[in-house]
Amino acid sequence: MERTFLAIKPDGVQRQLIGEIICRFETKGFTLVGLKFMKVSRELAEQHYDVHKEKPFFNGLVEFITSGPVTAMVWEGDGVVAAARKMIGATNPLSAEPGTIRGDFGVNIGRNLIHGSDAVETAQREIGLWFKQEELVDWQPTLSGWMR
Ligand code: 3AN
Repeated sequence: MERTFLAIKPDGVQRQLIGEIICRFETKGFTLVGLKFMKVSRELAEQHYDVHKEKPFFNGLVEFITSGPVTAMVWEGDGVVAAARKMIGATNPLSAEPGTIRGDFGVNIGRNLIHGSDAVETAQREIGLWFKQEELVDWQPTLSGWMR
């Protein structure tokens, strides 16, 4: 079953959007298999944003994601990687469609509330970076049969 990595960033936590964001993925029909509320070390932040290390905004990204608690999550379901990206919306919240998380709640590209893996391979890498195997829960909601 496909899995993706999502992180509600410090701005999403400050804005008290944890419940709202989790609600969207739960009610869509995806399954939560990993969840932790944590401070991010500089080492983890630099590894997470490794692909952006040459970008001018790299230091700002690392500074920001280590500045306060984040909510790290792993969600499971058919097509969850692409679906979650769609539900999150465009990187720049001003371009994100209404109905998406960034479109509904954000205005600033540096404060875009949530991260979501951009591909299945990226998701595998990010899940391995943020979660130990034993922190992930293998389970199926018993009521999910009707949706599948
Ligand atoms: P996304 O989060 O939509 O996958 P990426 O992976 O291109 O976007 O960028 C990672 C993060 O870097 C974004 N979430 C955003 O916070 C930040 N970012 C991207 N582009 C810019 C930019 N031009 N200026 C400032 N921050 C940026």
